[in-house]
Amino acid sequence: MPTTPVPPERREMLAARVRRWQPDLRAGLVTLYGDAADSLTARLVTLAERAYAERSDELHRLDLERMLRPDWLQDPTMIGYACYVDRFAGDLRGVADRVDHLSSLGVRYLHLMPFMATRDGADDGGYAISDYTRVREDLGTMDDLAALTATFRGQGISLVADLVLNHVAREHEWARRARSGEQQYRQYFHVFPDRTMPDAYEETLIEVFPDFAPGSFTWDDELDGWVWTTFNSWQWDLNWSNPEVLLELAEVVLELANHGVEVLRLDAIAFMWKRMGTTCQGEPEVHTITQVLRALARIVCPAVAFKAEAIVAPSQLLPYLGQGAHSGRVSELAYHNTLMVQVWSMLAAQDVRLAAHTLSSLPPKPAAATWITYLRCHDDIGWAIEDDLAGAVGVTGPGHRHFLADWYTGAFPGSAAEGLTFQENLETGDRRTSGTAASLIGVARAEREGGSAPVAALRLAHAVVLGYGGIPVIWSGDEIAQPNDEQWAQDPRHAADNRWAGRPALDDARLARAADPTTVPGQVMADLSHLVATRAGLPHLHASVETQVQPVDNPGVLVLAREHPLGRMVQVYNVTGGWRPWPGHRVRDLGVADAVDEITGDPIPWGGDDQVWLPPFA
Ligand code: OTU
Repeated sequence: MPTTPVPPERREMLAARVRRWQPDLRAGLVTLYGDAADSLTARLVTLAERAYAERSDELHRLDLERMLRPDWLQDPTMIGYACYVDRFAGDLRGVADRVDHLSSLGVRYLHLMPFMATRDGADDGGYAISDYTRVREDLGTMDDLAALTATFRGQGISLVADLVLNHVAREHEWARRARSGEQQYRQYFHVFPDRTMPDAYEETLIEVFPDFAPGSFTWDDELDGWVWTTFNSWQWDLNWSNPEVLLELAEVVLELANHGVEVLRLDAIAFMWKRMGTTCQGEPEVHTITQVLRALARIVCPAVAFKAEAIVAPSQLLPYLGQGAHSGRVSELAYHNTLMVQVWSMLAAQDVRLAAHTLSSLPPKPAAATWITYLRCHDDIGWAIEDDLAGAVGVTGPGHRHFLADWYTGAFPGSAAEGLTFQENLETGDRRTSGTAASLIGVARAEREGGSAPVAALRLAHAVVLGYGGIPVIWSGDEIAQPNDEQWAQDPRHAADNRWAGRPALDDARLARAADPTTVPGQVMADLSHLVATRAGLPHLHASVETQVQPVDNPGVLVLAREHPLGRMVQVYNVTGGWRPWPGHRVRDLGVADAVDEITGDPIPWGGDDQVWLPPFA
């Protein structure tokens, strides 16, 4: 393959970056592949040089800017949005036409769900990739992708794309060649001749989709073996203990980067490394692989950030952000799943004690790392309540999980929620929940059946997500309180997977109604835009600042504080539908007796009884 030479004026920069990052690269490869590390390092550096030479001038400029502003993701003006290309705007070109809508919400980070070529039929919303070098035909081309990222760059919007690295579709060329008997490609996967190894692994594995894809291995006739399939039977787990797999995915990273993608979401990263006797989630090698890929990206495209998609217990999450040994070497972003679950828990229980205890027991993240905060995403919500944390505030883990699963499907008396039960696990009693924010919170039911919609509760929930610190990511449609997609099961490819209820296409008629602030979509949109604007003016919300959970005086009131060089910011949330007091001594202790409510612009509402009185869902 003819390679573009690195122009003389860029050689010094490349050499400096190789000197800086090659040790990280090599160290990771030694850990993973031992003796092969030197030749692998050489191959990866060659790959890096080629991609560096091919990278456009504009992207080189972006790299420079990002190196000069390494905290770009942490700025309080960062607001994220996530959507499916087709459901949001038809195709990649259509996405560019929606830029006004995005800008009106202050969006600066747009996560497009996987848009690469996938298998025919069910494709898990794009997570069953058949070709990493092509965009899915109906969505556009690689050139469209480059054009879109260029348009967005001009508007200050960074494009976020999935890097699906745990598995490929059964129809991917590697899998196809493995099926046709090529040894080299068989070794790209975990294949076993009989049930001995699968049975041994399954002793400690946790099923992800126990309902529609039970077990973690699938028999394949053509392969004449059992292949590891953590997710669906047609999603084959890649064998990362084979360095050729790493080399292949390294190319994908650099290709996406050179098409202008600025953040890579490392899908299902926890599952990438298998070790007998474990759950095969979050093994240390997962972080080492990230270190290698990131070192490579640092050489070629330092503008690119990594986001770990690890929906794991709080105690296990920090390593993904580089706690300790991997600090500054792995992902700079990770989902704050715990915060998400606790927001829903606070609203259902009208009680903040479990949230306060759980959030304060989370060890601090590295200052340079950033949370993705969100009210919900395209997936179901798993009620990740830890037993010991629940026990400490007087509830039981199983009891509270049961309550939340009941509450958010509307089964609990008094709940207006309309979520759907996802993946009931009869063995563990575990039930997850699918649905849009508006359907989960009861706005959708109220809007349909009449009565006052709990838009204030939705605003409160968004306020926590925007105020906690990190990049708040809004799931498409939630900004106009879209209800569940009632037609979700009509598409036979989705019929078994009710997560699609929570993935409605953006409703243009509703969007038009959102211009009228007296409508429900209009109120929600106005509330959210106002919160976004307020946030942008508060340097205290820089994501390097740690959120400190304050003691709970009233079980309905959550108090958070942030210490910024410019001063202290205190956040007070009433998660209940009634008025709640916040004791005067706490207000004075925090030094905010004369503070102004940044959201309303008013002085904080002192009552005559030496307490600050908070309106419902304030
Ligand atoms: C991810 O989710 C995606 O978000 C899902 O949409 C995909 O179906 C899946 O990967 C397969 O590609 O288990 O229930 O700890 O929770 O990776 C969803 C992380 C999932 C897992 C997560 C996974």
